[in-house]
Amino acid sequence: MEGRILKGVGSFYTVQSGEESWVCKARGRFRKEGLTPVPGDRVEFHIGDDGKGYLLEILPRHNLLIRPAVANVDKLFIVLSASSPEMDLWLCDKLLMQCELLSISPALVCNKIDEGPAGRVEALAAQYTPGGYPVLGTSARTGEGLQALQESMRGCVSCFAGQSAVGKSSLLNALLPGLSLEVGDLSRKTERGRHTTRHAELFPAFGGAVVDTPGFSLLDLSAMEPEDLSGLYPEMQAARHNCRFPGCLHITEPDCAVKPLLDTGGLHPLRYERYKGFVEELKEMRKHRYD
Ligand SMILES: Nc1nc2c(ncn2[C@@H]2O[C@H](COP(=O)(O)OP(=O)(O)O)[C@@H](O)[C@H]2O)c(=O)[nH]1
Ligand SMILES: [Mg+2]
Ligand SMILES: [Zn+2]
Repeated sequence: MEGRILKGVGSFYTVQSGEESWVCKARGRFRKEGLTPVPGDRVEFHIGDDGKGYLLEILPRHNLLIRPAVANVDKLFIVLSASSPEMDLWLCDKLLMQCELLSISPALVCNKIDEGPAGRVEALAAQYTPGGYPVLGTSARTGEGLQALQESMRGCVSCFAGQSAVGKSSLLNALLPGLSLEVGDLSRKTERGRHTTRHAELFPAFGGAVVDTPGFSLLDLSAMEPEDLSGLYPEMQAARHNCRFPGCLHITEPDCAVKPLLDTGGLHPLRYERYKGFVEELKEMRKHRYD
C-alpha cells in the first residue's frame, strides 16, 4: 500500500492512506542504507497477517525541509500582520527565495485585517502580484477570508511561516479546531520555544495536511553569488537573460533589461529596493569569504 507519514516516534511511523492510518515499523534496512523516514514522506508499506505494519520503501522526495525535518511540502503560507507586529518584508522576501529553491508554492496571508488600516492587503498585493504570488487577506478573529485560505490549502501539504505573533496558530485553530495550538503573546512563547526541541507532525486537513511547527531552519543563502539572486525573483526571470552583460546585477549596469520593469509595473520599486539590499549583503559575504 501507499501512504504518507504523519509522524514518527522512535522507529514507529504513523502512515495515512485514504481515510485510515496505520502504525508501521521501519526495519533495520533503512538504518543500514542511511535512510531516515520523515513526516511527509510518501511510502510503500505492508500490513502483515499479524496486523503489524512495516515500511517497505520511501518514494522519491519532492523536497526536504530541515529542523524539523519534513518532506514533500507543497505550499508555504507566509503570514504577515495588517496591524502588529509590523510587517517584515525582508523576511518575507527571504522566505519566498527559500520557496523558489525548494520548489514550494508560496502564498502571502495578510492576517488581522480586522485591526489593520484599510488598504493593507492591496498594498501588499501591489508588491507581490507582479511575481505571481497570491495575496490573501484574513482575520482569524472574525473569520473573514478563511474560506479562501481553506480552498488554497485543499489537497496540499501546507506549512505556515512568518514572524512570531502574526497569528499562525490562531489561523490554524480557526480552520482546524481540533488542533488546539497554543496562542499567546511573544514573551511567553519564546521562553517555551527555547527549551523544547520539536518534531514536526502532519495533520490531515482539507484533503491534504498541515505541518504544525513554529518554524524551519532556513537554507543558508549567504554562499550564493549575488549574480544569481535575480534567478529567485519570478518578476525578473524572463528579462534577466536579455541584459547586455552576463552576470548583470541589474543595478548600475548599462542596457539592463530588468530595470525597465520598474516603469512598466513588472517589478515593484520596494521589492527592487530590498533586492538591492540583498545584493549588497551577498557582495559583502563574498568579500569576507576570500579574506
Ligand atoms: N485582532 C486580531 N488578533 C489576532 C488575529 N490572529 C491572531 N491574533 C492575536 O495575535 C496574537 C498572536 O497570535 P498567535 O496565533 O499566537 O501567533 P503566532 O505566533 O504567529 O502563532 C494573539 O494574541 C492572537 O489572539 C486576528 O486575525 N485579529
Ligand atoms: Mg504559534
Ligand atoms: Zn540587468
